[in-house]
Order: sequence, then C-alpha cells, then structure tokens
Amino acid sequence: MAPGEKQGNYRTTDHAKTHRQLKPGPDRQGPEIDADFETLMRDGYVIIENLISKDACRAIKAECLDLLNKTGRNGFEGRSTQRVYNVLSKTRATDMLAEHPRILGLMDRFFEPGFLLSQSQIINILPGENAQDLHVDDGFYRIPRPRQPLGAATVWAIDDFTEENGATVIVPKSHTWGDDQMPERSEAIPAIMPAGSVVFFLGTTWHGGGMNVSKSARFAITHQYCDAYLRQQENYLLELSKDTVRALSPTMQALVGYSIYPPFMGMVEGMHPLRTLDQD
Ligand SMILES: O=C(O)CCC(=O)C(=O)O
Repeated sequence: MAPGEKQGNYRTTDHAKTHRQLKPGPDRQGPEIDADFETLMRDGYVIIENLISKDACRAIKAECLDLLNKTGRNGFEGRSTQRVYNVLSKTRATDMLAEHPRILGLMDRFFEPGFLLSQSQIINILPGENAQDLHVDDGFYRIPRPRQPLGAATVWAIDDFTEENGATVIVPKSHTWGDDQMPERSEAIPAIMPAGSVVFFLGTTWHGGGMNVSKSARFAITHQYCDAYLRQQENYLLELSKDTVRALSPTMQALVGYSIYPPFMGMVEGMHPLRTLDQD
C-alpha cells in the first residue's frame, strides 16, 4: 500500500497496469435487462425466450451430442441423464451462452464486478428419468438464509422444454425463504420454453430437473456463476490448458478466473494471472 493511501481505496482499486478489470459494454444494459431484472428479483427466476436462434441450437447440439457418453452415478445426477463435465476444455460451442450479454448484464446488477463462472455442464435428460430432488445452487456457501444470492444459474433449452420432457422446475419466490423453509413438489412449476430460450435463476431459488415422461431426450446447457470473491465449484484453472485459455475471449478468460478481484485475489507470483499466458 502506498504511503498515505486509504485502506478502503486500496481494497477496491484495480492496481493492474496491463490487464485492467474488464468494463461491461453497452450491450449489458438497456430496458430489456431492466425488465428481466425486475422479474428476477420478484420471482427468483426469469425466462428469456428465443435468445438464440434455432440454427444456433442445431449447431450447439451437432457439436455437443458426441460428447455425451455417461449417465449419472446417483439419483441426483440422474441415472437416466447424460451429463458432460469440464465442458470448456471440450468445446467452444457453449461459450456464446456463458458470455451472453443479456445474462452478464443481469448479474452486473447483483454481483460485484469480476463475478466468475462457477460450473458448466451439458445435461441430456433421457426418457424415463425421474424428477431430480429440489435444491438450491448456492447452498454450499454456508451463510444463513435469507440472504443475497451468492450464485446464479442459467439452463439453456437447446431442445424445446415441455412439461413432459423434463423442463427444469422452479419454485417461484423461494429465493426469499429462510433456512427453515422447504418446498413441496407441488409448488414447483415447469420452465416451459422453446429451444433457444433460457431460464435464469438466483442461487437461492429452489429448483430441479423435471421428470421425462416423453419419448425424446431433453438437451440443455447450464452455466452457473458466483460472486467475484468466492470459490468456484469447478476448478477451471486446473481443467483448462493454457492453449485453451489463450483461445478464449477476454470475457471468458476473466470469467474462468484469469482475473483479479481487487486488490490481489487471483494473483500468480504477485502478478495478474493473464501474464502466465505469455509463458509456456
Ligand atoms: O437439468 C435441469 O433442468 C436442472 C439440473 C439441475 O438443477 C442440477 O443438476 O443441479
């Protein structure tokens, strides 16, 4: 800390010279995001319909279907659900979802600058799958509720989400509940939406994967996020090679953890982690 510098300023100032914290662009603001945010804060979730095109869905599915090879190891993962972990080291096809400005613009409003990706999965719910237990996504941050969300999640419908094929179910307004309140299954409603849409919910909102009583699989991509100073669920820094990180956009690099939460959380050898990309 420089002599005379106030402790408060020191904590919040971006001290980096070459790799300054990224500033949100104008595409992360606007009346649509204002309206989505209002719904999100009222209900704990918001569905944004047709955010990407059907062609984009087809392209994502064409690339990602080949990655599906395993079904879940327990009831929570879903014994009739195919899940792909470590998605970002296997394909670039879902980056456009992870860094979509309508999604990042929502989080700009309730997370500190520098919020992070926390985990990414492809989730393909097969016919015959049971309903997943209802849960919240930021419950492992053991800070009593009710509280601010410490995480947030997206589930992108790459197929149409229907009541029959396992659409994510959400318990409206459950983001405001305390630790003593548990949902009944009957309180959960399906996020019915056409392919190309996304349901965005707070880490404090109760939800789960739906039961698939249809004859087709339900293909989805999920990206979860957390506040800037929290531990991510997925260890992207170990999963992603430096070459993979070099191929990411600056926004994605920051989201996976090649970024600093001022003054120095995330440093490598006392320096900004992006500097490690200049070395082998
Ligand atoms: O697949 C879904 O619709 C939601 C899955 C989910 O919430 C989870 O696996 O944690």
